[in-house]
Amino acid sequence: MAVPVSLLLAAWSLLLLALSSAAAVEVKRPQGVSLSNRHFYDEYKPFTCLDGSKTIPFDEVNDDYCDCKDGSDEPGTSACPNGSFHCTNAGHRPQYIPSSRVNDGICDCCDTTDEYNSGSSCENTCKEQGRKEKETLQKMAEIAKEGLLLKQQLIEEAKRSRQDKQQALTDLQKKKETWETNVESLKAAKEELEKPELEAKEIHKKAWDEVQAARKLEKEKAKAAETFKELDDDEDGFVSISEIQTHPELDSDGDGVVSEQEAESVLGGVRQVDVSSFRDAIWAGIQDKYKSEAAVEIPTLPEIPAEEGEDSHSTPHREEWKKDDRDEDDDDGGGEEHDDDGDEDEEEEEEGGEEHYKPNSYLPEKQDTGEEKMPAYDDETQALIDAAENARNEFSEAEKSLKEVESLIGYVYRLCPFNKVVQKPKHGGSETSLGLWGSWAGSENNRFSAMKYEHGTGCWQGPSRSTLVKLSCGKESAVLSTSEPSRCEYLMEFSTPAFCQEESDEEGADHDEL
Ligand code: MAN
Repeated sequence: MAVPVSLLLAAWSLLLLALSSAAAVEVKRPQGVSLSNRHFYDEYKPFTCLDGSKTIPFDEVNDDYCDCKDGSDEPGTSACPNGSFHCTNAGHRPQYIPSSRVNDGICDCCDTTDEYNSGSSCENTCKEQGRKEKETLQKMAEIAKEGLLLKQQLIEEAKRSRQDKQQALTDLQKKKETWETNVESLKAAKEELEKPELEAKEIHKKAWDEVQAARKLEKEKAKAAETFKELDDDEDGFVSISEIQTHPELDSDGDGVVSEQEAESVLGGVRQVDVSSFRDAIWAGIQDKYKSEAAVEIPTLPEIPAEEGEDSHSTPHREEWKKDDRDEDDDDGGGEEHDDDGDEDEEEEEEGGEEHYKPNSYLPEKQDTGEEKMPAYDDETQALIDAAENARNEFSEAEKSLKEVESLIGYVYRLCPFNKVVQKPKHGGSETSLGLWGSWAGSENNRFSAMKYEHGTGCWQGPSRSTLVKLSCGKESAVLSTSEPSRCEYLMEFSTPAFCQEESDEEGADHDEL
C-alpha cells in the first residue's frame, strides 16, 4: 500500500514534536520538584532539607517517609503533611498542590502528574486550559488596551477641561479688570456730569421759587387793591378816616369802635390815602385783622378731573411760565392804573387768562398756586439731566456687570490670625495676599476689637491690599463674612471665643491681647 509522502511528513514532524516536548519535561529531578528547585536535589549528594534543618542520604528523598520538618524531602509523595507537590503543567501554568493530594485518586494537576501512582485515569487538560486561559488573558488584555485608551482619553479630556476652566478664569479676571476700569471711569464721568446737572437744576428751582415769590407778591398787591376798592365806599380814589371807621375789627383799644384817631393811626397819621400808599404802607399792617365785606363762604365743589389743558397749565414749560410772569407784571402795571376795574377782572389777572372761565377756577386759591408743581425743565437743563441720568445708568450697569463677573470668579478667603489674610479663586488659580499681620486697629477705647493686616499684594493701579478684621465674641472661631467695601481694601468679620469678655469686665479690668 502506497502512503502519500505528505502524510509521512506530517507523521514525522508530529513525532519530532512529541519527542522534543518530552525532552523538555524530562529534565531529571525527583517527582514533584520544580525546575527551578531541581539543583537542590542532586542524586550524587546527600540531601539537605530546604529549611537547612537536616541532611539525609539522597535515596531517602521521596521514600514515602517524612524526614524534613518543611516536607522538602518528600516533594513527590504525600508523606509530609506540609509538603507541596509541583506540577509542571506544560502548555498551561505550573502549580504547587499540597502533597496530601498526591495519588489521592483525584486529578489536581492538569498534566495528571499528581496521580502517577494511583491508577486513576486522568486526562491531560493543560493545553485546553492553557488555550482557554490564553483566550481569557487575551480578552482581558484587549479590554485593558481599550480601557487604557479610554483612560488616556479621559485624562486628555480632564486636561482640556482644566485648561478651558483656567482659560475661562483668566478671561473672567481680564473682564473683571476691564469692568473695574470701566466702573471707575464711568463713575468719574457720572460725577462730572452731575455737577452741571445739579447746578442747572438749582438754577431752575431758584427761578421757580422766584416766580412763586413774585406771584405771591402780586396776589398780595391785588388783594390790597381789592381791599382798597372795598374800603373806598364813595369811590373817590381815596380811603379816608370815615371809611376806615366802618370796619370795627380795626379798633385797636378794644372798645369795639374805631375812633377818628384810631382810624388816622391806621392810615399812618394822614386823613386819606390813595391806592398805592394803601398798598405799600397800610395794607400789611391791617391785613391780619381786616374782615372783607364780601367774605362769603365758598361752597365745596365736587372734584373735577384734570383736563389736558390744566395739566399743561400746572407744569408749563419754563419759557411759558417766565412769559406768564411777564404778562402778569404787565397786567399788574396796568392794574394799578385802572384801579377801578371790577373785582372779577382782578381775579382774572390772578388766575391768568381763560383758566378763569373753567369751572375749577372757583376752587380755593391753593389749588391754583399753593400746590402748583414746578414746571418742566427747559431743554438745556433737561439735556444735562438726561446726560447725567445716562451716565448714572451706564455706571450702575457697569457696576452690575462687575458684580456678576466677581460672583462668577468667586473667592475663598482665609484668615491666619496674627499672620496673614489670603484670597484664592474658587476654581483654581494662585493665592493673593490680602495683608500680613500689622496692628490692633479698634477704636481708642476698644483697641483689641479689630486687627489690621497690611502690605498685601499690590493692587493693579492702586494701593497694596489690606484687610480690617473685626472681632466679635462667638462659640467658635469662624470667619462670618468677607467683603471688599472699596477696591483692594477688605473687611472681614471674625468671631472667636478669645474675644468674649465678662460682663463686669468693662471698667478698669486689664485686657489681655487675645
Ligand atoms: C482681584 C481680586 C479682587 C480685587 C482685584 C483688583 O481680582 O483681588 O478682590 O478687587 O483683583 O484688581
